Amino acid sequence: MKKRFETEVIHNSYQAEEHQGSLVPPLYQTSTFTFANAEQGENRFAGKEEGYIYSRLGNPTVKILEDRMATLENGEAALAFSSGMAAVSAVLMALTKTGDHILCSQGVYGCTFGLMELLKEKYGIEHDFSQMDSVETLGNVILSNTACIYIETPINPTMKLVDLEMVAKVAKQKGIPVVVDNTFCSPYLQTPLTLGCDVVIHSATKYISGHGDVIAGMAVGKKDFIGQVSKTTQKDIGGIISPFDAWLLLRGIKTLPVRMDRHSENAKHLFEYLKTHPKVDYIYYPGDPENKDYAIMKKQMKTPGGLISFSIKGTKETAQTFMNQLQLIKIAVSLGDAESLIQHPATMTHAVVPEEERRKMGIENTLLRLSVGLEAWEDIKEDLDQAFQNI
Ligand code: LCS
Repeated sequence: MKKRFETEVIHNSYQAEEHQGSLVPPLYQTSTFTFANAEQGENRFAGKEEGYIYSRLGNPTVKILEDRMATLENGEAALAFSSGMAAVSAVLMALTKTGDHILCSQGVYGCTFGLMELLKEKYGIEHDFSQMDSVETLGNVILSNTACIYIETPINPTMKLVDLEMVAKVAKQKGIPVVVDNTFCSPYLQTPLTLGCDVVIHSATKYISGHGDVIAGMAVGKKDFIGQVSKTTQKDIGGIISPFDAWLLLRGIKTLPVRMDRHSENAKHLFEYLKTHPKVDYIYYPGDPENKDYAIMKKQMKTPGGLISFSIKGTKETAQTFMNQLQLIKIAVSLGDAESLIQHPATMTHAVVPEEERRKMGIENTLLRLSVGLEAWEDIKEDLDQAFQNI
C-alpha cells in the first residue's frame, strides 16, 4: 500500500532483503552484465527473458530511482537521464516529427528555448509561446498540427504560473499530450500528472539532488510512453544517467520534503524583507498575495517554493554591482542547493534568448533570481542588506 510522501521518499521500491540486508541501495557500478550462456544473452535481447544486459539499457541502482520517482509523481513509470536537457530532448523528440508544432508556456529555461530553436531549424518542428491564461486563449493558439503542449510552472525565472488542470482539460479534448517541467516544485510541491497532464520532466540536478553535486534528469508518465522513450530516444541517443549519479540522487531524495519545507519557509521570510525594500523595483514570487497567479499557486502548489526573482532599481550594472557585494550568497547558476545562489538571467541562464524575446517573457536586465538555500534566513537577509547598502 502506498504510504505518505515523507515515507515513500525513503523506502519506496527498495527491499533490503533482496540486497544482502544492505540498508542503503547498493551501487551497481558496472557497464555490462554477464550472461550465464549464449542462449540467455539471445533471450534477453529478444525480450523473452527478464534481466539486465548493458547499463545504457537498464541498471538496478537506476531502476530503484526510476521506480521511486514514478511513485512520487503519481506516474506509472519513469526514466533517469544524464541531465535535465537529455530528458527534455528525449521526450520532445519522441512526441514530435517534422511538420509538427509545439505550444510552449510564456517562457522556458534558456537551453530549452535553444532546443526549440534547434528543432525548428534542423527538423522543421515549429513552436510558439503563449500565456495559456484562459480556455479562450488556448483555443486560439492550439493549431491543427500542435503535437504537444510544453509547460514550465513556475516559469524560469519569472515565476509565472500556468493553471495545469485547465490546460490539461482543453488538451485532453483535442488529444494533445501535455508535458510539464516540474523542476522548480519537485513532486513534493506539485504533481502535474494528478492534475491531468501526461508527462513530467525534471532537471534532477536541482531539488531532487539538493546537494549541488549531480547533473541529472527524469521523465515520468504512462508505462507505454516511457517504454517507448526508453527503447528509442533514450537508448539510441544515449543520454542515460550513470549508476553513481543515480545513487547520489537516491541519497538526496530522502530529505526532499524536509529541505523543501525549509527552502519555502526561508523564501517567505526573504520575500517579506524584499517586498518593502526601497531599492527593489518589483518581485516575482508566487507566494505574493498581490501576484496575479496567487490563486493558481494556492490551487496546485503545496507551498510557493524556494525561488524569488526581483528587479533592482537602476540598470544592469546596478544589478551586477549588487551581486558582487554579496558574501554568503554565491553567484552561480543552478538552484535548489543547500547554498543560496544568485544569478542574472539576462546574461546567464537566458543569455541565449534574444533580448526582444526576453522582454516578452518578463526578463529585464535588472532582474536577479535568488535560489534561497537552507542557511539561517536571518544570515541570508543580512547578506542582502549589506549588499543593498553598498549600491
Ligand atoms: N528545466 C529547467 C526548468 C531548468 O531550470 C533547467 C536547468 C533544465 C530544465 C535543464 O536541466 P539540466 O540539464 O541543467 O539538468 N536550469 C538551470 C538554471 O536555471 N540555472 O542553471 C541551470
